Amino acid sequence: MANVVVVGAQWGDEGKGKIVDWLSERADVIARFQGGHNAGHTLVVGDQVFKLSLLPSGIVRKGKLSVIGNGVVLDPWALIAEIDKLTGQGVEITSKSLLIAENTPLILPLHQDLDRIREEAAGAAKIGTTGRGIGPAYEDKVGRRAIRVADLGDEATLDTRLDRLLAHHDALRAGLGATPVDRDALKAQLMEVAPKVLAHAAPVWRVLDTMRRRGKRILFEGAQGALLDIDFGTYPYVTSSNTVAGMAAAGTGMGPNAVDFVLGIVKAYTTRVGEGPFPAELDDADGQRLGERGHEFGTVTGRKRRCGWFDAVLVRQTCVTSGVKGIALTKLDVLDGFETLKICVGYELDGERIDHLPMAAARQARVKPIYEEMEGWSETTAGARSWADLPAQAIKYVRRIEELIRCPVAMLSTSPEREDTILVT
Ligand code: 2SA
Ligand code: MG
Repeated sequence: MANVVVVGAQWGDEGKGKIVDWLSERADVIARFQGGHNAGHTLVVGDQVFKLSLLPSGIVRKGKLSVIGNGVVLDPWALIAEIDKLTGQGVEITSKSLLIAENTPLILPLHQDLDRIREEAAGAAKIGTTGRGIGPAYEDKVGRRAIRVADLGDEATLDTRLDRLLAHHDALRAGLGATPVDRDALKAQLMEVAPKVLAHAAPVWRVLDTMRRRGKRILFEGAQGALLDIDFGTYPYVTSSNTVAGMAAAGTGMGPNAVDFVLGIVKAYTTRVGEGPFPAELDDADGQRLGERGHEFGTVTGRKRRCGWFDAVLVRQTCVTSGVKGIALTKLDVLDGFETLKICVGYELDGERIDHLPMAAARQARVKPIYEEMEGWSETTAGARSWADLPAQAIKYVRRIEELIRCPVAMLSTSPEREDTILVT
């Protein structure tokens, strides 16, 4: 397989980190194309655990090129902190091994301020963001007033950009009762980090094109999940980027034909962190058990994730919006020992059965899951490395999921360990 896009097909936290790490061994370039340091990828390599938020997962592997594409929003301080942390864990990161697109917009402290102020002001209507300033940074990108990586290389440009940006933010902050931004301090901070960021700056679209011509394999690493997509997610309870696979092209500077395969990462049940609709959510002992057995806490913020049964309606939908050709099913072992399992196979909306999640928020809030029950299995599937290791009921469950989502299982992950992976060929 040449160039693969990996995306989360639910609300994030499907276990992308492990799969991306597994695939990165077979790739030459690993590129992030959206989101920022709101992502949380946990990699287990041998006895070492790496927690990444901003850097592509390939960073922990020697000889791989890691790329941050223009579709990402980059917090320079978070970047430096993550580089330092990984360096401390023995990972070597150089200006050759990590490239950052020159046209990547920056996340600044003022974006974090705004994220926090807005969430606090919203009260019960809050989005439940990670507080990393992601939304406000994307607003400035689209509003054509962002400071981008390349701007750090020229003081006069930086001055112009700062004027434009702060005219907007100071007016906004005044309305929200916040003090104006200290322009001099911000500029000084930016000048200070500039050399460290610029050391990695590159024309990513050209580099990737060259790599592609040389037959190098590119792995596009998605963050969050397709249901958090700014267009196709449960708006407004979404993140501020396009998380669907199509973004891989625009978020790195490659055309759509650069993508050969889209792998959707799907957890064997459903979780969500943050606010918003979640039709198959459980607030009973089963939900509690999924959360405990699955260690469902946010990597970045440590927040407890909401848990529910597998929702085939949603995954069938995201497989379409991301053009998923095969899925990697993760965390099947969390279901070990349940006497009965449920799968959401449709919704009831105002007395009618529907087979998709409607776009209108009011309708989304009213859908009731329709469940199909399946017998569980008592054996453990954790660590299984072949189909033969799986109990018959577990295989049935997987096959039923494939049928319902109309997409084949390409990989099955049975523990956080990279070797505990079943390839379906
Ligand atoms: P934001 O901060 O503006 O992107 O938040 C908007 C919504 O997007 C959700 N979101 C996430 N959901 C799951 N995982 C994410 N990454 C971390 C992780 C989360 C963490 O992998 O564990 O540590 O809490 C992620 N990033 C954003 C968020 O919950 C809002 O619903
Ligand atoms: Mg995560």
